[in-house]
Amino acid sequence: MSDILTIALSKGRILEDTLPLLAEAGIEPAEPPGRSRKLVLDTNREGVKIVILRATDVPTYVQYGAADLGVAGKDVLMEHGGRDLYEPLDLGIARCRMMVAGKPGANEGHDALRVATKFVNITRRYFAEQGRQVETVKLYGSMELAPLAGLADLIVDLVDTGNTLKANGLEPLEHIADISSRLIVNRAAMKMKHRRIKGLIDRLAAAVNARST
Ligand code: PRT
Ligand code: MG
Repeated sequence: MSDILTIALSKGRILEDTLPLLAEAGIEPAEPPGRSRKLVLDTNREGVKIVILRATDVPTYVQYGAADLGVAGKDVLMEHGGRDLYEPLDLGIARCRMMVAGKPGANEGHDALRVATKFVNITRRYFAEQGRQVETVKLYGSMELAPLAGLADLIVDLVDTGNTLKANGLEPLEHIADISSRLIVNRAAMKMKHRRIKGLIDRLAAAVNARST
């Protein structure tokens, strides 16, 4: 196992919210992510690197040890399954809710409902646990369109302000889970690089606590 500590971050809003926390924990990228097309960034710390990935790839990199640590949304972790990952810290950023949504009353029918989502595993699990029969349709984006276009009765999606649903004549109908971003750690790395990783977890935890108090 290499001496380098590799941290996997996802592009987009999680990256924007994570960089300030990492900075408070003493780690800053040598150049701002996105300035160049570089996907591996050096940091101010000797032997600490940051890789920038697609959000859904972060758990996979950490699971296989290609990255030692990562930051991923709980939605992505629930969908991935989170096998072989430690999840030692809730960073409290990029908060939202996983919801069932649709036109008012759309979840009340007794017939097998069709549900469009990019979270098919979460959706199947949620309805199966309740003994409700649904058909899931996998989409890769713009879930809100599905009920309008007649593709599905319901969607399962992330909701923050609720404005996106509202703008499309939909409403949140059922709450599945509260979502925020989590620090995840590879199990073998946790043993082999324990001192450095424990130090980083402690500094991040202190930065998170300083915000919530
Ligand atoms: O671009 P890509 O397909 O890779 O993914 P993405 O666009 O979903 O990534 P990005 O950068 O948006 O970050 C996604 C992660 O941020 C998720 O995995 C969540 O953990 C977290 N997060 C927090 C959110 C939201 N809040 C959120 N509101 N991800 C997405 N949304 C979307 C939601 O899907 C819906 O389209 O925002 C819309 C709803 O927002 P409101 O405020 O109108 O309710
Ligand atoms: Mg995006």
